[in-house]
Amino acid sequence: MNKAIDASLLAQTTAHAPAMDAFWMPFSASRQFKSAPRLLAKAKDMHFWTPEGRQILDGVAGLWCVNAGHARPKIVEAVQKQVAELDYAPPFNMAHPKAFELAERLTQITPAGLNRVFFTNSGSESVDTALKMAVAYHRARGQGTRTRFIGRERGYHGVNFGGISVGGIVGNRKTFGPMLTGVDHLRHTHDLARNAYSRGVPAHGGPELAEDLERIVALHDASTIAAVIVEPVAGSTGVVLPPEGYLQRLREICDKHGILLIFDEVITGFGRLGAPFGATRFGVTPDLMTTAKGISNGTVPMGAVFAKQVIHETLTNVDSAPHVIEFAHGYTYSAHPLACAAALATLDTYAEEGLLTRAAEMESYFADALHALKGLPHVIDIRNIGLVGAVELSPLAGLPGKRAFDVFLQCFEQGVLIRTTGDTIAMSPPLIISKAQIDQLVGTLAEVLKRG
Ligand code: PXG
Ligand code: PLP
Repeated sequence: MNKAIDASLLAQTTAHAPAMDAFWMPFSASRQFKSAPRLLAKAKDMHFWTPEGRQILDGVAGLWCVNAGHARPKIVEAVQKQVAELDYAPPFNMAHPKAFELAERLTQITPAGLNRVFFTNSGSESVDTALKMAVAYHRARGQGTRTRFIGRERGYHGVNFGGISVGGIVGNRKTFGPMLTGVDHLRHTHDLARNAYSRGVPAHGGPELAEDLERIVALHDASTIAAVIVEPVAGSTGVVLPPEGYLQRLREICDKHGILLIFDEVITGFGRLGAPFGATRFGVTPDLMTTAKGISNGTVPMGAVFAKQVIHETLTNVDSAPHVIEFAHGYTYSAHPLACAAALATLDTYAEEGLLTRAAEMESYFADALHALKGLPHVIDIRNIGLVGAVELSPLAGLPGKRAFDVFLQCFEQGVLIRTTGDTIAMSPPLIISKAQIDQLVGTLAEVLKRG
């Protein structure tokens, strides 16, 4: 970005900017941000507005979460009503009706068998919850030696200690000490040499990459392994898809060795891939499924872990006195009334507008637009599935991530919000996006990329 743009942005935003010292920004280049703040003040449907009234097309559904678009009337109304009626209810040994109603409703759209629901407040909490469930389940059925977890290189499973232990993004791990012990990682599935510019799921390497699990099982012995956790489509690392047959083979190997399979569907859940869940789209059912984000359309923080009935029953039908807590885990805000109200209204909105399958209808139009970027300066790969798209750029020598970050800044200047991780640009618009808005999103990106 050139200096002239920098100065004009600063002049526009400082008039509206509050004092910025105290807020420690999450996952941000905060010195850069505070030197030229990008503030958002209002949102509706496909758009944000800055404090000075500039309209921004939301190409990332906030942060992969506002799947139905912003400020949808049913959801707004439900949250407003709920806060006035029952602002909070303790979730330990107490409950409120909407928690049960929501759990029932959710199990109507999950893959068959995943019919028990544990509520959390974020994807990170869902992940750590699922890991604890896996170990506790094996212990309860007399297999207490199964304590290891297998994650995957480049995986993102949130930021808590369990999640970064099984996660595979080096920058998120290296500064935080030894983390959980007893964790190993599968190879990642990104293969530019063989799979660059695949439309949808790549053709090469699926079964053989999944066989990497057999190598790890042979090293540690199955009797020590509790669970394997993967994202069906990895989002945060820059959109990495499972090659054909990969997830099916992982499922088979887990079954063969009595290892639980956890799908982390924090991004892929709630319609992002054109089906309610990644598991639905790929026809592979995990034993535990972690979700967040789209469950409440990003309005009120919420997450949920879906478990097979046998896991729930093993952990709750125990031989203890009736007053004893069976599973010692939960959050102050598990099944928070505002989150439950928001999620119920979100499910209504998804159902009324067919949003859980709309990404499938838009997939080929979005793919055409994205793949037309092939050949623009520095583009080395384009990936897509459902309403997820990624454009990978070759890194600037010695400055990884800089090229994509500059594209992000210029797109924002042009009224379009995208997301970058490393040198990959990711797009995941609200599922209500129109064809004209896809043209604007990808067209703006094309203009910026053409500048080189
Ligand atoms: N698992 C997966 C697969 C995720 O994508 C989390 C867990 C953690 O969720 P919470 O709610 O604790 O943030 C995520 C979150 C990005 C980006 O830039 C992705 C996420 C969060 C923030 C940014 O791609 N995914
Ligand atoms: N730390 C302290 C001192 C607490 O009392 C609690 C909850 O009671 C927590 C952490 C956990 O908070 P939460 O349940 O919101 O995750």
